[in-house]
Amino acid sequence: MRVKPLAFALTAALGMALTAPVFAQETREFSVSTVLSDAFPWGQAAEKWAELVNERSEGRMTLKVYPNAQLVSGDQTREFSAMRSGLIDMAVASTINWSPQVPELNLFSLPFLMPDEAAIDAITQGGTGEKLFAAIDKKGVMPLAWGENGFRELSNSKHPIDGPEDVQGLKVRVVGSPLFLDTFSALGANPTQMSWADAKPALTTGAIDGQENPLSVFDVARVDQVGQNHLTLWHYMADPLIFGVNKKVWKSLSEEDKTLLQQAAIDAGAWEIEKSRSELSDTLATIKERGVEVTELTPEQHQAFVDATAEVYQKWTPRIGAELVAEAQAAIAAR
Ligand code: X2X
Repeated sequence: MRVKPLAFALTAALGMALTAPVFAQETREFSVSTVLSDAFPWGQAAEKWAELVNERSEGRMTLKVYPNAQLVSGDQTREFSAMRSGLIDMAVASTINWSPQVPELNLFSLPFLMPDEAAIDAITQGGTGEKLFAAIDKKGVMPLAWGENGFRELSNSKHPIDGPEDVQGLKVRVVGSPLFLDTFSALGANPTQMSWADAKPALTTGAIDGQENPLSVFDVARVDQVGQNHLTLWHYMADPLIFGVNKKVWKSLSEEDKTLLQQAAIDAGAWEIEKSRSELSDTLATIKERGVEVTELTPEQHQAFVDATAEVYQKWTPRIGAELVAEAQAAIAAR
């Protein structure tokens, strides 16, 4: 965070004499960490937040976005710790990347928990969402609002995938939480954990066969250009984004600025969720036009994946919290 004086001087702009005393006002600049840049909905959410805060505070608060997890040298799973310790002031972060430090966030990564967008909303917009925010708060970061990275789909360079048997032996790059190692191991794949910064080079050299990410990421990052010609729409999980603030920074703000910052985060998050959902069908069409073979699953094929990954619930439900999982399932059932 940088604090710099901003002098407002009503001086002789039009050749007039000084008509009012010069007074100083404090402006503050805060760093905002993201993994993806504003070429992606994720980075756009952060830029929207910055824009709204700047506008509404009339320049008193400036948010400077640092994409590509550069504030943690690309190691996205260290973002939460860096925020807690004050190396980062704010972030728009994926639940996946914070889940090593906040185990409750693994809820969203339970395979096939959320069948559709309404199911994501049933969690984030209800009591379960509040409990998740309380867990983040307890671990040392102030959560303000939700955004969305999106449903993560599976791509690979080898062959079409429409059942667990097709995943056997595939080297798949997975993200932050060890839960993903369990999901892909349950499917018989050979998962390896790496940061997004390392994933594209590994796909290019063929060190790995596959990856999973939302359609927007597959499209904008041109994952098709590194040999990922097969894409299965299995919607096995979605990662929401969380707008968060370092606690010390939060406590240093006036009540008015806290409200301003949080309302801007809520508005930027709602804007981004709507935008990224509305772009999905065009994005899919673009991906198909590029020659990627897209596989959609029949209900039976989908069920085979659900059955094959059921064991992940046994292992992870106690770590996430049995009550929390049950509450999320009830909220989804009632959506
Ligand atoms: O690393 C990924 O796959 C990404 C960009 O989606 C996240 O940060 C969760």
